[in-house]
Amino acid sequence: MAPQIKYTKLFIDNEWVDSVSGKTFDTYTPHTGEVIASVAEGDKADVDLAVAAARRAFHRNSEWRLMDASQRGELLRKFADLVERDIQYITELESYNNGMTMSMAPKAMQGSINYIRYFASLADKIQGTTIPSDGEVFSYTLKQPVGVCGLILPWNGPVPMYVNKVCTALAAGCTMVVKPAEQTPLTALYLTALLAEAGVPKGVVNVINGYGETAGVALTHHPQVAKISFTGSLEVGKLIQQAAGTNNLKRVTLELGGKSPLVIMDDADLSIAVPYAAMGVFSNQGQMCIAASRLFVHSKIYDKFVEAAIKFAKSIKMGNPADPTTQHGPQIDELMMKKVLNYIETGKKEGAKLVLGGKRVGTKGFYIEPAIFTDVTDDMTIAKEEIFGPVQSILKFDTLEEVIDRANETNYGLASGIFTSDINNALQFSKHVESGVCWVNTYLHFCGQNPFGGFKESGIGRESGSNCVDPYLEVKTVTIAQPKKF
Ligand code: TXE
Repeated sequence: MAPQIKYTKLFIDNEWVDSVSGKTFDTYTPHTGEVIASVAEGDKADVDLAVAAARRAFHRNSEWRLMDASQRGELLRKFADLVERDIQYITELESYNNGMTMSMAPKAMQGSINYIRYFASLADKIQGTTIPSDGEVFSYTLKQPVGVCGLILPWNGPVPMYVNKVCTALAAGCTMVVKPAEQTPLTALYLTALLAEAGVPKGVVNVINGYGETAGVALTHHPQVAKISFTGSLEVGKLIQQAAGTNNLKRVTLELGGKSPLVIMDDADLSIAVPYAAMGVFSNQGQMCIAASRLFVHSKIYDKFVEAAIKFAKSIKMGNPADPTTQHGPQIDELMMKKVLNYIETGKKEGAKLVLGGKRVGTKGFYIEPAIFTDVTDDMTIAKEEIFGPVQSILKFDTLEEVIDRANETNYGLASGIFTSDINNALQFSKHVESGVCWVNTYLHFCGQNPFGGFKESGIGRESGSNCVDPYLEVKTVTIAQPKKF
């Protein structure tokens, strides 16, 4: 049975409200493409109201600013408990609106709870330093929340993305306006209701559903928004950086796309390398910024690997994401499905060999069979551009030195991986590969303690990890005259 949809409005000052214009937009389930709810559509007028509420909540005398840091941590722990209480419902809602399979979503939701608890633990560990300054003075630093943050979310992992940004900003003591992706507003709204239930003071977390070109732009150009944290496309990331430069020099954290290389050495244990490589690119239907979308396989084991990869991919069960045995669900929407199918056509035209799948399945919903291309070369479009779909492109290499250079031949630098039984290969590769994350003999391993983010055009800044609150803080140096040092 489809999960009941409880929240569809905007959330400003802890109230559920319609948009100023009264407009709504439809949200769909990618399983069938059918409308499942109409959601209030915010734009500039609503963003202005939400920013004003967040500004009030950030006033020096507000409940939020006067709250002890340990209480902020306590609030986040309460939030984690509420998410845990409702985990079954949230998992089903995420799967319904986003198409994430019910074999994957429970792990993603449990992972999100772990992240919330990790961020909660950081709230009262934000500390400045005392400084041995020159002269007759005493100096120390204060780390203070940057102000109102605009948090712009993508659709490929609505709950994990919300948790990452909102809970880090809360741990830091900021107030915020969240803009969920237009494709997937529902879990963000539900999580916000849980934050209110946990006791977040009014105005601290506001949510404006809406489109990027309207609500998103209003947020990124707002003179009273001090920081933007964005996950999404490279193109929009660049626009956000420009917007920050042309108005109030907002602090910007960007988590953008990738074209991540995964290297399989000839000494790799194929019994683990094959499934990890497959799940590294097919999980969530390939809609992952860290997708292992360039798979480099050593020439000595290339044919054997390809055979095993095809066998593995054939075993992946496609179907309704609500069925817990389904491993492969639909793409998010028709636009993305067509984009992926176009890339598959381009791959064929440019001479790559499609050895498995790659066709649309059915006429309802947005399903694409997992696809495998062999004989892929570095110059092909499918080896250069982010596909964001279930397409495994297998390239051949001969030496570690060669593959490191080829792996780095991209403007992206988010994730990478290597499977090998030789520690020296792992050390060499992990040292020289240009990526923010490097996995050795594993892939897609995530936890709150580990920093995450990209080199080069994959982004700016890091999320999670013990320093993740820093981008939400300003450092203030206080210097006090102390005529008589002691
Ligand atoms: O992203 P957009 P889309 C990549 C992936 C995908 C491509 C396009 O390659 O194929 O991006 O996806 C908001 N000002 N990733 O079109 O447009 C928008 O409303 C402010 C990688 O969905 O970047 C949504 O909330 N905001 C990725 C969010 O930005 C704007 C996740 C993302 O949408 C805006 C998703 C604007 N001008 C896509 N325009 C990852 N890094 O994981 C749009 N938005």
